Amino acid sequence: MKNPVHVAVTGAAGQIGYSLLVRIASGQLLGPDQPVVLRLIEIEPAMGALEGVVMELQDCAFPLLKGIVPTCDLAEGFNNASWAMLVGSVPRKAGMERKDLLGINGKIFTSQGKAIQENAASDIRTLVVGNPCNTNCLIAMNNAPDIPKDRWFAMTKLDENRAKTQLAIKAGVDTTEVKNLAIWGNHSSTMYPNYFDATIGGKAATDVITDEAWYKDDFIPTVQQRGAAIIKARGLSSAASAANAAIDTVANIVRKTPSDDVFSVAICSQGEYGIEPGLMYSYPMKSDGEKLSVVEGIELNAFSKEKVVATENELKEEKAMVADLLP
Ligand code: NAX
Repeated sequence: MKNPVHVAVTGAAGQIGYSLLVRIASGQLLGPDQPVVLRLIEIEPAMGALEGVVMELQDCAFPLLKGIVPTCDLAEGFNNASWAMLVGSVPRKAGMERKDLLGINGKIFTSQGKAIQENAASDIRTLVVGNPCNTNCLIAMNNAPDIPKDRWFAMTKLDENRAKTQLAIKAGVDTTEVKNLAIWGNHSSTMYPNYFDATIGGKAATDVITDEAWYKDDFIPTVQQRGAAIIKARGLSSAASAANAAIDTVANIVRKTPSDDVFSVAICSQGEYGIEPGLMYSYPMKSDGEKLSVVEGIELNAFSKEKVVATENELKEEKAMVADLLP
């Protein structure tokens, strides 16, 4: 049997954690023959709730789950971790400005970045889910300068999955027919699902769904506002679909991408498509199973260029607001 891989999850007693942990422990993150140890990180007031989650995990008797470490100590939490899934963050409260939120979460991600660098395994890779995830990831990455920048990711896969489903419903096809649909930029209401490059059943999406107005007036706003629509309907933010997207993201990173498809994740830009280097920007990506690369050579029309720059500008603004947290 393989040695267990240690997976650290912050915000482990939260809603996404509740969906995510059973999927990791049952082998859906790293495969059906890979044992795992879960390192569950919470803040002190949530340790009681976390105890309940631990009991439930124990009661699943997962064959692959070789240990559970519940803790509010970052050094213990990230010790020997090969994957860190940073889910926990402080939600925006009424009257709170974006700058305040960025500042509060910035402090969390500063210390988590440092603790990851000091304690994690040498092959550590980190996926940030907690919002604002691109900028939280930027902060953690910059506070862990010894960890290569290509090991840091912020999640936009949920937006991609949402967008694929909207195209599939409109075209009346299975979601598996929709490919090459990437999210560009920030995981926020400025993100851009570039439908011009998407395919449906192997044809250009714009040849299958020819109603141009639908994309602009319906598709893009639906995808951008989907999180808010779920909060309105459920009274709680998306959790099972977010956990599912986190599992999908890791699978996309560690497995070879099919030749006719791409996937979305925010990575540290090296200036691809003219985006400011160093921003955590979501691009169409491919993996060869080991390394990731940004898909090059996509022609962006005037509409797409405007959207790609608008979401970049938002990321630049967020970066400027947390400049004092970036060493
Ligand atoms: P919950 O409020 O249910 O859970 C968050 C948990 O994080 C709580 O248990 C809290 O105690 C813990 N926490 C807070 N600060 C912490 C710290 N410093 N260290 C460790 N744990 C800490 O939120 P949930 O619904 O699980 O959402 C978690 C995050 O995911 C939120 O920031 C949310 O905005 C974000 N999302 C990101 C998505 C994405 O696509 N990137 C989509 C879903 C979700 O909205």
